[in-house]
This record gives sequence, structure tokens and C-alpha cells, in this order.
Amino acid sequence: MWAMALAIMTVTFSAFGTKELPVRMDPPNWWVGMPGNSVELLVETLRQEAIASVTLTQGQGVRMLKDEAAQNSAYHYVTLVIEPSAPAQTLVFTVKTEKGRKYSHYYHLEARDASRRSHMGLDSRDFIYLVTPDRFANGNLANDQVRELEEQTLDRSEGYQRHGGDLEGLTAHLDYIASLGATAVWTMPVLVNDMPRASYHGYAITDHYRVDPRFGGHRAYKAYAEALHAKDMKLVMDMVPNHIGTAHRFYQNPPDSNWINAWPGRPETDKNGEVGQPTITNHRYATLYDPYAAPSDQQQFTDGWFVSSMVDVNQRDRHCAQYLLQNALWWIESIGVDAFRVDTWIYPDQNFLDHWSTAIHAVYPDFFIFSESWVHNEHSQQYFLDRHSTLDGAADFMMYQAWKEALEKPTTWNGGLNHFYLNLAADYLYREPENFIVFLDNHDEGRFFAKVKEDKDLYKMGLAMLYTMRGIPCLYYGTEVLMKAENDHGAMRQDHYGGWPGDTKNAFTGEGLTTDEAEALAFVRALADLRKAHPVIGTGSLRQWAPYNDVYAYSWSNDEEVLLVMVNRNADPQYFGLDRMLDGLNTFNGTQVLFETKPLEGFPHTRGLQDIDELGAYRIASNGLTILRFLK
Ligand SMILES: [Ca+2]
Ligand SMILES: [Ca+2]
Repeated sequence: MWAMALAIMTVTFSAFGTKELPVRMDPPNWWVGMPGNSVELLVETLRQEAIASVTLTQGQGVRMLKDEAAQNSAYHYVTLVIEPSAPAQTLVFTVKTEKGRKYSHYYHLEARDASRRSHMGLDSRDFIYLVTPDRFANGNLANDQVRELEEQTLDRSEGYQRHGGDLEGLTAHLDYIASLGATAVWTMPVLVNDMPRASYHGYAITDHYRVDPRFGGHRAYKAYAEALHAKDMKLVMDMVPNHIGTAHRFYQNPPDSNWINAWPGRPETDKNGEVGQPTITNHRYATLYDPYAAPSDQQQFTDGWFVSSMVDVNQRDRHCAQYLLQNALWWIESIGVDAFRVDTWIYPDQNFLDHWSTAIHAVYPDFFIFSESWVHNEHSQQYFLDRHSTLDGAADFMMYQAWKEALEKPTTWNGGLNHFYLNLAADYLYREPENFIVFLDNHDEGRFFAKVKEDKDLYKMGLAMLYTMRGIPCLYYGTEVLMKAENDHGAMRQDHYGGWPGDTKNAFTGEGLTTDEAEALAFVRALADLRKAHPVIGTGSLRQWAPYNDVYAYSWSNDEEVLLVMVNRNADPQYFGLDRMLDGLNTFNGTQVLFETKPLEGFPHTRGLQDIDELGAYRIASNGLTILRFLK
């Protein structure tokens, strides 16, 4: 009798939606009409009460296939079968505890919203803008500090503290982002990191179903997705299947100790990751393909922790794997995510990733998944693409290296521009190289402008190559206004100009930018217009010419036009011999200089075919890039 009274009281609590709900079920809701027709609920009592049973007491066209106790008695795994004919509805579960308490839990099965799938997928017509959400724009000063969360720091002068940027701020500046040519925005992770420090970066997730309230929470994320789609842009979500923050309940109180990778005898870490030392990964991804790899090295690579504040997750546990899969599907279905960038792709269990990406594509055939496979040679890049047939693309770290070589080093037989040329030639190794995400810099590497020693000619050359290269280009926010932090993570992720009230410099309006910064921004916008006006870039047929006298060229062609991009790294102006275009210039009806990073004095910008025939070559400024357009 006493137990029943208590149960009724608790139900009353949940009906009022207080934070004291005694039962949590993940995923927090599901949908009818999802392929597969089943979902595994992770049921837990938030006060760590041992669960005796979970029963479905109300549901139409829905049955409970299994109620399985987890190793940790506060958790159960419940499998539901949802008939294709089942209507959208609220299910009622009864959770009985070992001590005889009974809790009712209401669970929503919703109708799917097809409009959320209207922009799914990426291809080589897309262009990604990468943003650190804490550092882009502060659209809501009221969410900068949230009392219930551990980290209370807020100091824009400190690289590792929170700065207050949020999804509202990002949403307010989508026109600015679109003006740079971007059709998609990838933010670093937005799920809550309830960590005591450095929570701003987002990679130490502590709740897989909660958008960080400092970014605006679920509502802001949904509004952001809708705003993107209304502008015909796409949302790229940063997924982190390899690890979780040490403050995650799956580390503090996991459903099963098998959910995390830990060595017997490994000293425990506290939630700051600072007491004792977990076994850290050796970062030797070669252990995955090396025919002579020592098993201990392989285990340390896959199961070692990425850093001491991030717990390595064991995706070989089938319940854990199902949890991570459903979590991915849930974000796609509930927000309208269009693509995943998958963090540290090479570190989780590789069979899991196959299963995970295959299952996502089974539900969303057009969805695009690209990996961060941070490798250092072509055969490794090839290995991870071939290993995962359902991976759509990868961040092209080899081309990133090639750009460093081409723009930072002198041309030698294999180096400089020749390195770039040879790297592109290695595309024969890869399936769908047009799906590579190409970049000059990102949130982990120094800024591109710093890498080229603040040389404006090389900056322009690199950006012009980025906007005309094969694959899906990705621009890191701030590079368009010459941000130049090179070494420190916190500094590389500095605040964007104008995102905070009172900023004297404003990239969004152009106010307060230096002449150089304003020129860079206008230059990037001109490239964006060029890419938009010439869809042959990225979709036409690509050809390249071996460097000669530090001059390298590549072209895009389709039935209408040929764009010839000529790059000169020589200290002097150099010619590119147009006779090397063996297709025959007589097939063209005219030509024009479409774009120059550095005009040569006294050269006409438009000339007839006759002039080119006479000249037989085109002259390019020292450290300049020129795009010639041939009309068919
Ligand atoms: Ca804010
Ligand atoms: Ca791992």
C-alpha cells in the first residue's frame, strides 16, 4: 500500500515534467514507419534503483520483444517491435524496482517528418564552412553560463575557457556564411560537455541526447537546422563514436563495465582525467593493416584512450553499439541532419563502423558520412576508404599535406608543386575521390595564412586552388579574414570578428577590418561567385599537367567550357605552353581571363583565339594563379 502511494506520487511528478523523472529511456522518443521496425530502449532509474521488470502497459501495434537486465541493475535493455501499421501514439511503460516501487513512463512514438530529409547528402557541388560554435557569434548572452553545469568559466581572453558563442549567433549569420560560397556548415560537436574545463570544444560528450544549453539546447539546434534548409544549405553534424567525457554517466555508472575500454590494473582517473593515467592509445593506426602487427599494439591503438579526459568506448559491446547507432538515427530524424563528419574514425572498433554506417544508409540512402581519417600516406588513406565501403568520403589529409608542400616549400623533383601534382595523380588509388573533403586548415592545425608566413600571394593562390580543386572544399571560419594563429588550439579557435556585442572589428559588416582583411574577404567572395557561376568546377572532367619551370596547371571541362587553372610558383613570371592542351585550340570559339590572383601589367584581360594561337603560351605572374576560360 505504501509502495503504491509512492508510485502514484512519482507519476504525478513526471506528469508535471519536473527534472525529477525517476526513469530515463534512451532514445527519448522514436518514430513509426522507420525501416527495421524495432528499437532497443536503454531504461534506467536515475536514482540508481535496481530494476525488477519493465512492461508495456499501453500501445497499439507495438509489442515488447525482450526485457533484458543489464549488468548494472539500474539499467534494462528493452526491445520494442513496432508494426508498420502502428499509429503515432504515446506508449505507457511500467517500471518495477526490486524494492517494489512502480513507475509509469510515457514514451512518444511520433510520425516522421519528410521535410527534414529534403536536403540530405553532400556532393562535389557543395562547399563546407567549419565553425567552432563557442567562438563564432554570441547570439544569446543569457545562456553563456548555465548554473547546473560544472564549468562556470567565461573569459574571452582565455583560449580554453568558454566564450559564449551559440547556435543562435550562428543562425543569425548564415547569409555571411553563404556569401563565402558555403552550402553546408559543419560545427564542432554541440552535444553537452558537462566537463569541469575546456568544455568549449565539444569532443568530451557527457549526454548523447542533449544539445549543450550553452549553445541554446535542442530548440536552438532545430531552429538552426530549419534556417539552414530554408536557405538551401545543409547541416553537417560532428559525431564522436570513439570516446566520451569522463563526466559521462556511462563512465561514472555504466550499464555494463563492458561499455568502456579499461585495462585491469589501470589506475582510475577522476572525472577531470587527472588522477592516475589511463592507458592512452599509441596512435599507431598501422597496427590495423600491418601484417606483422603485435596484438598488444593493436589493442592499445583501438582501445587506448584518446586523451586522459576522454574515455574510450567499447563498440564491440552489442548494446553499446546499438545505443550509438540509434543515437545517430535519432539526430538525423529529429533534427534533419544532412551529413556526419565522424571524429577520429580510425580509433573505434572498425567492424562497428561498418555496421553503423551500413545501418544509417539502410534508413537514409542519400545520407553522407565522411571520416576524419588523419593519416600520413596515400596507402593508409586508401586502406580506410577501401576498408569501409559505406563510408561516403573522407577529409583529405593527403591533399592538405600536398598544399603544405606546394605553398610552403620550393619545387624539387618530388617536392613543392611536384608533390601536389603527384598527390593528385595518386587519386587512382581511391574510389570516388570527388567525395574527399579538401581543406587548407582546420580546427586542429594552424591557420593557413600563418603556414604561408602571411604571404598574401601564396594565401590567394591556396584559396583559389581550394575553390577550384576536386572534392568538397572546406573553409575554416576566420581564414577568410586572415586569422593566423598557428600553434595553440585555444588560439586557433579564436572568436570570429563581430560575433560579440562591442567588437570593434566585424567581419559580418566589414566594419573595422584592416585593408588586408577586407581585401581577403572580398577575394574569397569573388572565388565563391566564380565557383557558383561555373559548375564545371568539381563536376566536369579534370585533367592536370606536370609542373615545368614551377608552373603547374589543371583544367575542368564539360560540353560548354574549359577552365584552365595555371599556378606559377617561380620567382619570375612564367609561361604555360597552351600547345600542351592537345585537344586542339581550334575546337574553342573564344577565350577570356576569368580570374587572376595577381594580374600582370600590360596584359589584356580578353583576347581572341587568334592571339592565343600567335602567342602559343600564357604568361602568369610570379606566385600567381590565373584561370583561363575557353568557350566551346
Ligand atoms: Ca551565448
Ligand atoms: Ca577506441
